[in-house]
Amino acid sequence: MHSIVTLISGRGSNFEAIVKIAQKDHWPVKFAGVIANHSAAKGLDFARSQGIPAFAIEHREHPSRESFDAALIAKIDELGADLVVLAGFMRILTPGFIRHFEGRLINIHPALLPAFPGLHTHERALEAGVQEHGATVHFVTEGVDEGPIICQASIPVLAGDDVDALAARVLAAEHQIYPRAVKWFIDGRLRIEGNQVKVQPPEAQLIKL
Ligand code: NHR
Ligand code: GAR
Repeated sequence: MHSIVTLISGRGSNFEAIVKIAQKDHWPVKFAGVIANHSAAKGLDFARSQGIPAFAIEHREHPSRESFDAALIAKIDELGADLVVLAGFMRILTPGFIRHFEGRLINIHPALLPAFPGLHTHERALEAGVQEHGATVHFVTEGVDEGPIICQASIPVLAGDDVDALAARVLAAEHQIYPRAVKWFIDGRLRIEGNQVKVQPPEAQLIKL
């Protein structure tokens, strides 16, 4: 039985998508806990409604990133995680945190990496005039949004798209690929080879929506 701890900062809709599919398809997983970096994060309410232990560790109450991350590590280890899922988690993690969870820490980023790492991806995609946008699930490494790519979903940018319209379609795409990537991980189907991720047996790592 795999044990998953999820880190969120807000709404937690990606976490919700993963939990719902896991329940429907009877995945052999335990959602050991959800941790947010502030107590107002909406996703904590969903977790509690499902009986999933939910915690806030306020980053503002910590004097440094190292001290915040040490508190996170202690809580995650106490919960007992073999996979840590970042789902809309908005704090950059320190090298010590990344090393501690190396190979079992994944993130979903709202862009087709390596395009638009960092913040405000939808604004930047519209500004750049790209015709295609999307989301990426990747292993987390020290370089922000630079880790090995597990899978991506692409969507067309439509005439008349504004940030909200584009973000909503990307989010729907995220809800399709994040559960799929988590399932690959728990089924032991992912191999990291350099900066690439191989799925065994092979399956499409890009979906076009
Ligand atoms: N940490 C490391 N070391 N490596 C990654 O790849 C990480 C990471 C932490 C979070 C998610 C990422 C995203 O998908 C993620 C990947 C936050 C920021 C950021 O600049 C950047 C990328 C991501 C998440 N955060 C600001 C900070 O100072 C705070 C922004 C805010 O609170 O709104 O930490 O996009
Ligand atoms: C998602 O679009 C996710 O990709 C993005 O925030 C949203 C969270 O939604 N993540 C980042 O921007 C990380 N910096 P959710 O809380 O409803 O899952």
